[in-house]
Amino acid sequence: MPDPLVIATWPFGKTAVDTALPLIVAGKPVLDAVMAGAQAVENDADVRSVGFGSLPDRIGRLTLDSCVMDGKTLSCGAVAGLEHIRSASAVARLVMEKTPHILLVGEGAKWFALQNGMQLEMPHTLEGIRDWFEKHPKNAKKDNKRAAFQGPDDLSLPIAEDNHDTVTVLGLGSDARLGGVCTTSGLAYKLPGRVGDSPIIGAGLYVDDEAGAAGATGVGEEIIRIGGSHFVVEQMRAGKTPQAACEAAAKRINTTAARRGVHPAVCCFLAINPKGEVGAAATVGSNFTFAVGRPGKVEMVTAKEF
Ligand code: SD4
Repeated sequence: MPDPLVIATWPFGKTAVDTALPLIVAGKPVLDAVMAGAQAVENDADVRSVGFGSLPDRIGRLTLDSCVMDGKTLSCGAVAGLEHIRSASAVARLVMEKTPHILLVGEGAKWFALQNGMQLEMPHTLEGIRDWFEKHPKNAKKDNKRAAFQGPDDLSLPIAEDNHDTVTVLGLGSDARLGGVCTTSGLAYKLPGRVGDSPIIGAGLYVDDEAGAAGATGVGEEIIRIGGSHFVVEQMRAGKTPQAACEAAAKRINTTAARRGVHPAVCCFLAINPKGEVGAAATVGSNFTFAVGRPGKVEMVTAKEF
């Protein structure tokens, strides 16, 4: 029987691990535990890239992406471009449990959430609105170094230290079951309608009790391009440790960037296997930290870069 284990992305991953780990230790189903961990981050308005209080897109809309996956049955659910609902992960789980589908988007996802008793909410905070207003090209002062986007016709990816990050939570129960959830508002000031890797099963998340669980964070376009999380899980299925599997994914990001003649984007992978081994790797400059929780100990770890 493996020891319970939870890992989660970025410094705020500690909130997720602190919430999820005691639940797994208490014998709750692993998917319930990782969901609770992710929702603790979604509810934290100080986290500007997940759930309530996230940074909006270029036209001021705050849209959320999420997916969940159960490693035993490979059941999964996802939402993308969800507006006015606080917990995208809760809706993703409902999609998994109540529909024959995997991904609902936009107005349909919102309608489905309302049909299932969720509340409409205004998810913006005053800080988020102020930042959006200040960064809008029409309002940014010439010397405003914080201006992050050039307007709707600027197609560049507006990634910077303060405008992205996803919480991906992976858990292992002592019954050897794996579960995972990924939830985000995506890249701040993204083009309206842009969807990253986070709600895409196989890109932002993949979980299979027979091989392992993997998640990703960073520039979603590059993670989708290599089918990131599925790639990592398949490497583990073929015998690699979670560490070696994540390193292979980071290196694959580099080789695809080289083929396209571009500098590798910030891309980070993390994984666990049914034995309770942990791995993580990122591209150079990602500065990727994540939380690892085992009974009696939660620590922050910095991933190796490639
Ligand atoms: C996205 N992967 O929407 C997400 C953003 C993220 O660290 O995780 N940033 O592309």
